[in-house]
Amino acid sequence: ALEGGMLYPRDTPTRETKDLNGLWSFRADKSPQRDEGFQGQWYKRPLRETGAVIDIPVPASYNDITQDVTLRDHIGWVWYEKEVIFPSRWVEDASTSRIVLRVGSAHYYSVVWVNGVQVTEHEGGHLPFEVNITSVLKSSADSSCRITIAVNNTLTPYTLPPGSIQYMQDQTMYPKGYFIQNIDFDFCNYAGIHRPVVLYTTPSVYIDDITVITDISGDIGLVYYEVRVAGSEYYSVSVMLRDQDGQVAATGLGALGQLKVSNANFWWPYLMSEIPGYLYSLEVKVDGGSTAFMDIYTLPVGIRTVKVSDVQFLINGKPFYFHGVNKHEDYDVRGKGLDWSLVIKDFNLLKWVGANSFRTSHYPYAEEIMDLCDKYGIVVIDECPGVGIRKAESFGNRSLQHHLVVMEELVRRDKNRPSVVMWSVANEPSSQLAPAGYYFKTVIAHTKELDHTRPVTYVTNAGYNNDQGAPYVDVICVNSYFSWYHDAGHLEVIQIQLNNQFEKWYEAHRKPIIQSEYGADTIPGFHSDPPVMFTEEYQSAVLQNYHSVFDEKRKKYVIGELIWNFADFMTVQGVTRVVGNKKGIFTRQRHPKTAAFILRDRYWKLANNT
Ligand code: GCB
Repeated sequence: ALEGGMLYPRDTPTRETKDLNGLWSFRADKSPQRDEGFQGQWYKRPLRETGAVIDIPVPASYNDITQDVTLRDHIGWVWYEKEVIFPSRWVEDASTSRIVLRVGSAHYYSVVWVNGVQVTEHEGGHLPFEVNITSVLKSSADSSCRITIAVNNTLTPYTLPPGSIQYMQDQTMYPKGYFIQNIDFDFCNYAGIHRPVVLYTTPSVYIDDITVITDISGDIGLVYYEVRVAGSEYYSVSVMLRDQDGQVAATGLGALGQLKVSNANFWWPYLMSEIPGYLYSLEVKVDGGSTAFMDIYTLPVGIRTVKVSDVQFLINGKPFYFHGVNKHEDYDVRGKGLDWSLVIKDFNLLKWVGANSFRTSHYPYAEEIMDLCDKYGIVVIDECPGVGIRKAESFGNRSLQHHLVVMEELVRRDKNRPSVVMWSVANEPSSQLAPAGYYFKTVIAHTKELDHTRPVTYVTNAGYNNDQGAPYVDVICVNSYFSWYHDAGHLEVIQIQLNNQFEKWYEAHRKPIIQSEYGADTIPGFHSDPPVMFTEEYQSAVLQNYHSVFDEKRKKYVIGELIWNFADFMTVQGVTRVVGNKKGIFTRQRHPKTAAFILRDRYWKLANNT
């Protein structure tokens, strides 16, 4: 099990945060073995003294920032560095302050040094990691420090997502030592420090983690909480739950307890209530005996329940139908880097189109995005980076053990979020392979052990009769691309094939089903009637054919539809991709295609039950 919690860094009366975003010095290690940085100990002195550096923004993918194709396509280590000045009071008070360095995410493998001392390393993009650096900072000569982060984007059969490095030996065709990164997923393997880097302080006795589980009984909201305190064995805990007007709704004493909120405002999904996304705030106070040992942290709490029956998905006891999208973290120039303008634009588009939900295809999204899902009532299927688990060797024990750790990290980060109603442990694995049975049985059981309140799924494109993991999921999530990847151009086969898909899956497993992907590549501005593939009319027709089957089956056991995709996004280059995947209902720049208006009309009707 993981050590310590992963509470989002917040300013509180006892905590300070310092944002380290902005420009960092940067150097890619392009040496043949990609080992020059480690051999030359680039972390020991300022990076500019080791060779030429450039400015790279954080957060951002580095790939599309420069005009250098070898940086865009770089495989291996890159080095980031920042000189940071921090308040001297942080280290002057010898006994109290604790200083933590936290990286929101860096893709894929990171090693971190402060003043040349290695402080931590972390495997995996898309999830945060942190390290207590108090002692290093206390021994620094002045109130400044040099933070160096080396990041390696290489994917192997044992990483999540998996990939493989292929050496091209034929020197009549490739230069000496030539290698490429192969991946089994359909989006650009953008790399770099993708999310905010911060320093934050806590007192030495501090709130390490909080877990909240909610329940509903009539009009009473029940909030079970557990506070984990570190730094001392002698402390007392008190909690106070406030409503959105700041009124105290309940109070509690002790690290473990239950709060009762009468006449509670429940957390409802967007479009399901006049006030969606109602959040209380849970103010947690730890008193370790003196003011120096006092910590305060405030956690948003939404009171809601989630339940799955054999034909329904229930939120607060009411049937919930997912009419939503699949997304990506992807945009021009910054790649997968967190960008507030884009984040808010996307939420505005989600509301415009009437989406009540999305899946975080195919990796956990930034905490800042998840916060807004909680706040706006956008329901989330929270997917881990288990995408493209295709090769038999990626079902071995080494991969499995890492997958379990990734689920621990994901659940630790998102367990308190009301918006998260289900975990997805993978997307389109080779789940027809024999070892997939044990693999998914284990990953799903582990996830349920970590969180017994939420259903677990994975997204399949295997057959209803050969999917080895389907017995273990709570909800069946199926992807299909009728009249696209097969029967290309034949819109007339969609309905018969889709009907069949649903009926077979339901007969075989008796579980509710979500159409977790469907769609068609569309170049905006291409038109044709009758429709031809890649035109706006073809995408619209694909959607409408799917919709007529959804409408029949949603009265039975189909509980959701998620379009592939919300927006066009970048992929590796290949003959089936015209400057990326074009299945978006919005372009990469977020302009609507015709299909966006069709979906908008449908989603608002679904929301209004008309
Ligand atoms: C899928 C994948 C998704 C791809 C999509 C496509 O099944 O899950 O990542 O982008 O198909 O467009 O091919």
